[in-house]
Amino acid sequence: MFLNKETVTTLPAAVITGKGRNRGAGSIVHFGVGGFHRSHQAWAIQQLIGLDPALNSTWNICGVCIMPQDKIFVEKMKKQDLLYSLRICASGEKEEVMVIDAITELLFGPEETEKVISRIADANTSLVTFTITEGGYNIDEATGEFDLKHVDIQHDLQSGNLPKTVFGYLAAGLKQRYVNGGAPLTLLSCDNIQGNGDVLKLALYSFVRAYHPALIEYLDKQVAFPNSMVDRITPVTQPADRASLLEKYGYEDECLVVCEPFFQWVIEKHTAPGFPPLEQAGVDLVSDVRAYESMKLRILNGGHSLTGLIGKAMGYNYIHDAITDKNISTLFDLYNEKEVHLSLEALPGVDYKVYANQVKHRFGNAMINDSTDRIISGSTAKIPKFVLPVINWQIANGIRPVTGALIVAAWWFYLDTQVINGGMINDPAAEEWSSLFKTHADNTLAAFLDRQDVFGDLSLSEPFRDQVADFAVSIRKHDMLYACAQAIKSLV
Ligand code: CS2
Repeated sequence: MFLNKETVTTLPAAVITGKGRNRGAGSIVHFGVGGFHRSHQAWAIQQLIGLDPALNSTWNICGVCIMPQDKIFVEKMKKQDLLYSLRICASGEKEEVMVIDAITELLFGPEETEKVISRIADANTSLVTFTITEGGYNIDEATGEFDLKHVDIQHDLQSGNLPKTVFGYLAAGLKQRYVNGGAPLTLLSCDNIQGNGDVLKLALYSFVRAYHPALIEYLDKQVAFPNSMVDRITPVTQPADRASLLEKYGYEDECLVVCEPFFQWVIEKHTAPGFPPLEQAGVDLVSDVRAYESMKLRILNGGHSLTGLIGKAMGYNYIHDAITDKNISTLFDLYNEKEVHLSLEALPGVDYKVYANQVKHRFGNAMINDSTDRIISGSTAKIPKFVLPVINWQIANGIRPVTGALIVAAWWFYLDTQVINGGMINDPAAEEWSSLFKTHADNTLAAFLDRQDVFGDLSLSEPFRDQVADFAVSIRKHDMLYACAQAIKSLV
């Protein structure tokens, strides 16, 4: 039995379903309907609607997928009448399964371009949200600027072309919205980037200045770009997860999402009128979100990169196994206590040590079966946001970076090994890395660290380069375990 609007009424009582909701269009448009959006924002909206279905169904979500490869997913969701299950797994055997019905419309951009544009333009839409990945904002790390020369951006700037990028869709929608009367709007980024709202604003303003400068005045006056911190570990769903759903609950779901019970969403109060009352669903609305962002990006996401990259080099395929390795676990603690915490501003009411311990405990959750491969994927966009800020802070304060340099060396080792063995690099920048490493086969490390568009000013920092080189030599001459022990020794 497949999940759809008929079968959902016959599911076993253990599956939580949202009964009797209004499935009409809502006021939220969301770009990027991957697993994370479905376990995090859609779950929060589901909670909100559940509190008062008659009133809150106005917050239903219109999902938008713009990548050609999303077509299969859109078709699967449509076959299920846009319903999907979320399996929330706590450590141990406890789990909760619920059917989420907060997404009431799903558009495939390449085939429904006009619909996407009119949804953004519609005055009933008061919030547009984004999970477009860390690299999706098209910012050059060397200059901190939006890359207007990118071929897809150039394509989207030509009038008459159907958009390919989120900025093309957004600008076209905003242009029409402005013509329709210019209703206020909140644009909310839900990606793991420090100052994600500011980054979205910078990117959109750069695009709009080249596309239709008259829109800037509307953006200035009516559009808000709050920063936000998002958190819920959501691994890639495996065939075994779907098989276990069928076995335990008797139905099939091609769009199942698995996640941990932990949920956090902190949003800056700077929003336009018509923002959902998310505080009722456990979301924190604060005046300044920066310190929450740094905490989460540096401790959790940076800790993930540590565990994933170092773990993979030691032969671990899963995060929960890697984090129980004595050396990785010790280094995780030392990295936090001796390096990361010093780089963070104090956050009233938050003890970073307690937070880091909780993160470590979450990493140990075997029920979600998160892979080191998922963490390693897309490191080109992740490392500059998760790990380099700590190193930059250390270099600026005359402190020698240890663990961060080892994480960077582990990343180089991953790329180098994949190129040598002809393996696949799991990264949108895979091609660039593989041709760079092949051209500079005599010294791949120097070529790697020379990439200022990735490492920014660190690319020119001798202490940083020396430290990474030291670890790289240890890894190649001995192994990752040796390099890890070396890092631990210099931190205790
Ligand atoms: C992970 C994140 O992709 C990564 O490297 O660190 O996806 C992480 O699981 C989420 O940000 C958790 O909120």
